[in-house]
Amino acid sequence: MITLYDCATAPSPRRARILLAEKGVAHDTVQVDLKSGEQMGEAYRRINPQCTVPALRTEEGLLLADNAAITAYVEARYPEPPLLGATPAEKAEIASWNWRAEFEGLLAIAEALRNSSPAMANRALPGAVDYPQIPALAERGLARVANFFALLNDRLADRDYIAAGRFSVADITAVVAVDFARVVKQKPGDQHPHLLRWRAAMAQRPSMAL
Ligand SMILES: N[C@@H](CCC(=O)N[C@@H](CS)C(=O)NCC(=O)O)C(=O)O
Repeated sequence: MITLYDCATAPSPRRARILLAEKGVAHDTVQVDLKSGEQMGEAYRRINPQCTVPALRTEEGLLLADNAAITAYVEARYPEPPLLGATPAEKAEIASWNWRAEFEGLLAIAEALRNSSPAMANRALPGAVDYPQIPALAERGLARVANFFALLNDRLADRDYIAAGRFSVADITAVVAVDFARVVKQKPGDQHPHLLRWRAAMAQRPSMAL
């Protein structure tokens, strides 16, 4: 049986949860308590030395230590439905937008949250190494989140999906980012009608409740 190392409240493992649900892959889930720092403890470090979730143990016993590995493996092992694109052009477009949703969305929110939250003092980046907060980065992160919402709204003005005219990992990453922005008190509003329409359509997919 596949095992997903998860944390119900964190955005990165949510990407893996949605991916597995969209592929219909049965799996066990182990919750890792990020609030109490379980990811930094010896037991979890032995599972994933990067001290982050998600991680996924395959049926063959291989440990996949991040979303990049999990997505590549799951798509190759369970090709249907294709979530990384079917043609070379689709694959390129989806990869580009998945990266933008990660870099301009998720990482902007992380920058804003992790450089301001007292609970994350000295934990400005995830992973095994501690880094101090830089308050100016929190401010920059908020500006980037606003730009990300505007980017998605423009992109979705004449589209139902973020990339390649089909549902893909780019939609998954973008939904997770848009929803997670609430932790820095950002939400799409009336100025983002296309983004709101797309988010409402995404809510029809059972995976998005995860
Ligand atoms: N590149 C990783 C990033 C994972 C990541 O940042 N996970 C966060 C939760 S969203 C984490 O494990 N944080 C632990 C910590 O902050 O110590 C991926 O997407 O798989």
